Amino acid sequence: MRANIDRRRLLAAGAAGAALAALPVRAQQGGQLHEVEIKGFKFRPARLEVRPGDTIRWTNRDRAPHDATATDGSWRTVTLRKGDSAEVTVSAGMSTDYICSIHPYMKASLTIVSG
Ligand SMILES: [Cu+2]
Repeated sequence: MRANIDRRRLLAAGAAGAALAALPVRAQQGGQLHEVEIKGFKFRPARLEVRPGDTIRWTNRDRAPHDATATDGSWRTVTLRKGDSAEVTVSAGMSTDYICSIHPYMKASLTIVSG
């Protein structure tokens, strides 16, 4: 795994990986892990409901490099090459609209719900 904004270790790779793709799973400290694929120059899903303490993991499936960057620049992932992932942990009040800074027409957003 490449450098991430937040380096929480969630689960070992391997057999758990298949399950991760299907549903959010319980991560450490009670937060949920949400998987977002970047594929075909789109964030999938483009809209995600999350809670403070949850973790979002973006994985790039395209040949082109991508990232996830808050529209206001307050947070961002590293640039992801094909197959790379990066994670961000959700905090209350964080910016929720984001883009790929390399392809700014790629837009997505988070909805942060409390509790
Ligand atoms: Cu991109």
